[in-house]
Amino acid sequence: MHKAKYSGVFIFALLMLNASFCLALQLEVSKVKSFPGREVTVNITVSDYNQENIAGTVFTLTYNSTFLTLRNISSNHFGNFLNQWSLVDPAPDPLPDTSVTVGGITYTRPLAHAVGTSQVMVAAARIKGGQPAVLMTFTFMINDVAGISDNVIPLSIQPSVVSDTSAGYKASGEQVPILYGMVEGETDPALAYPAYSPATVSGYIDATETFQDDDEDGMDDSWEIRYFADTETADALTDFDGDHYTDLQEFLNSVANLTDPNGADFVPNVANAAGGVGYNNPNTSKAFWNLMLPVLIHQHEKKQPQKNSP
Ligand SMILES: [Ca+2]
Ligand SMILES: [Ca+2]
Ligand SMILES: [Ca+2]
Ligand SMILES: [Ca+2]
Repeated sequence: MHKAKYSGVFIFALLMLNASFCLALQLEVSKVKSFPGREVTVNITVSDYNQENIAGTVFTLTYNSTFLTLRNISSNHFGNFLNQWSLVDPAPDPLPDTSVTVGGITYTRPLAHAVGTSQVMVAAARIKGGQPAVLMTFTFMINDVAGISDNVIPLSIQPSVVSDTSAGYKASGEQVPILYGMVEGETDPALAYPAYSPATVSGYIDATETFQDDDEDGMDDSWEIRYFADTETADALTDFDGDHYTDLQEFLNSVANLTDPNGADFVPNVANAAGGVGYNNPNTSKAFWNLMLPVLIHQHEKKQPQKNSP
């Protein structure tokens, strides 16, 4: 057992908002440690509104690229957005301005388009029904926490300025609302897709607490609790998912932002591919012999009488 050496901070919450009139948009940050190399997720949620009638969204997300790197954008609300994202570029970089064909339909608009290094413009349209309040989830990697003023990493989403004349906008640029609705059966496009939220929504990641390892197994306790609901399940030598990376190794790899040979993130409750950093080859490991030795001895003992019988 060894004491963890990490210092860091805890992202405990984050919040909202200057929501506009008839509905509230919020930014919510998941509770995770924010020491460098950890991920944090930020949800855009909507309340006070019938989510089934949300048809589309266009906004620009702004963040500090010194502290944060945008790794992924996902949504259970905007299904075609997700599909297009994964087809074009599953990597952490924002989507290029390109086209992609999904289900026989070619989409030519940028869906997530980097604007400088610390902004990404996102546009998405709904194809699913019965939607959750979480419209979209952003995953950020914490790059660094040094020099963060007041432990706050600001985030905001604001209306985008669109200048795509082929889509009907002025070449000089028009600010468009963040959220659009959909009125079933309405044939006038202006009425069928009412704008709901033109307001900027701001929030922040609050980084205030240090790495904590009360059971002294080298793993951050909140990381253990996140996966096992307690700190007893995992210790420095356990391998919960049996993938031949110890739980401690998975934690260390996770903190170092390493992935396995298949590119998957290390998590202690889902098996990772063999061969990554700290992989404990079962063919040569003590665990292997602990497993195999009784079998070999048993086979040997079975053979002895046969060999010695007349
Ligand atoms: Ca611990
Ligand atoms: Ca533990
Ligand atoms: Ca493991
Ligand atoms: Ca694993």
